[in-house]
Amino acid sequence: MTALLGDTVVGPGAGPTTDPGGAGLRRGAARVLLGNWTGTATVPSRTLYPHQWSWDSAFIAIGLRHLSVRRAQRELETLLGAQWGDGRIPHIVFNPSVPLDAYFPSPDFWQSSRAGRAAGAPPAPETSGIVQPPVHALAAWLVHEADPAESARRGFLARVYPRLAAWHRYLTSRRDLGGHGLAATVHPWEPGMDNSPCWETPLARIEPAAPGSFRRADLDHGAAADRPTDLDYGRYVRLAVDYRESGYTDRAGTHAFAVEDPAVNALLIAGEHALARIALTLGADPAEHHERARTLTTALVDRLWDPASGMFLVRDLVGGELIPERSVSGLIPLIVPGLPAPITDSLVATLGSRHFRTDATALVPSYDLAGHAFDRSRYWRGPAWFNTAWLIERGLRQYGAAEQADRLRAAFLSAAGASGFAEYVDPYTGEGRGTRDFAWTAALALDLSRPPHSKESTR
Ligand code: 9WN
Repeated sequence: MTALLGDTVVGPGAGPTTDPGGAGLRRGAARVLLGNWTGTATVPSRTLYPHQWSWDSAFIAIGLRHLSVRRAQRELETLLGAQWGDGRIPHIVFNPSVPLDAYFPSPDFWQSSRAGRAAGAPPAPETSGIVQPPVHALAAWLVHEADPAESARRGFLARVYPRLAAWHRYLTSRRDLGGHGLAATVHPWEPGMDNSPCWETPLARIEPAAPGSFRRADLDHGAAADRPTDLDYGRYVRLAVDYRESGYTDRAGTHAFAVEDPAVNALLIAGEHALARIALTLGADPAEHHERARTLTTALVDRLWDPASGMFLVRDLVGGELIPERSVSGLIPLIVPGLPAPITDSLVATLGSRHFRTDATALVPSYDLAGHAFDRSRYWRGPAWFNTAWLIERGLRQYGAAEQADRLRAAFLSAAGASGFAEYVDPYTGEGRGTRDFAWTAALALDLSRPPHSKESTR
């Protein structure tokens, strides 16, 4: 593999072997990451998701840095190369050599280079017009930390910093649709948790696109019982068409679907902390990032904290209310540094409560185990995902809940390996669901397979 990658590589099987999962897990994870690499980026899945996805790439880079720092840098820089003039990082960057019918919605649906021209979409590559959670600044910092000398030699941070700062400015300015400082998301695909029950009320207002007006490609590879329903797909399509027809314009009051999501905003705050470190490393003034992290944290707590649920909730900007659904998104703010102790204590208690704790696997379900819409296999309505577990593990460690973090880490590593790096698993049994050889599962397994204390100090 060293010869294949031709740069700084930790070969699979190298490193500590006393971990649960150990060398075999790392070898398997490396195999997935090599197999899903296209030459410039990594596809989440060779079958179901054959293009580059935004938050997937950030998680992938976090794992890839242990195999090849240069490849991890490339992963992020390929994505940033598709950034729009208004600062948005599109949620999909399309590979022109993949047939149009391999994934829906395809580039001819989004028409970014035409419909997004006024918003600064590049003439190429074609992209989607919506965004995904901002994990990128954190990923860039972690990639830098994996080999600071190599990063400095290649000018990695200096190249990515202006783009990452522009991305955050897009989210905190154009996407502040609620007017209280938080970034809004305008499509259920944007928070990356497409089919969450949190979207039920806001989606109910949307007239679905006619069933015959599009053809889903996901059902060619995924089980229909696991995936969103046709009715919800019709609504996703309607929202995306309306956004496209507006020229992908962001204006308060014009979006039929607009919500403030806790995970999106928590990741934005963690990203501002990462940008502050990046600025400092480059000899720039980190003050604006510290200030933005502070005001965003205040807004997150003021707008989305719900003491009665012991967690953060989604706010519907059309109806104005907090949506009374417990989703894993509301636990992810544990990654935000400096939250008041009563809040972090409540979050840890909620994680251990009947709403989120499954003794059999110790994984974190995507939705309330006791909730009315819980479904152990349907997309984001119950199954446990590995990226959310990675974030929560990080948050638990940050707040000194080492025992819970260790338990989650062990559960993560054993389910990732046993499931063949599944996209998600049944939270009660750990049985793999969705596609296999899923890139972020492999990447984050590689990252977590390293002992917690040998890792970077940016928690
Ligand atoms: C739509 C690629 C993406 C993830 C999302 C996940 C799923 C797409 C889909 O796959 O979304 O973007 O077709 O369902 O929900 O989090 O980024 O892995």
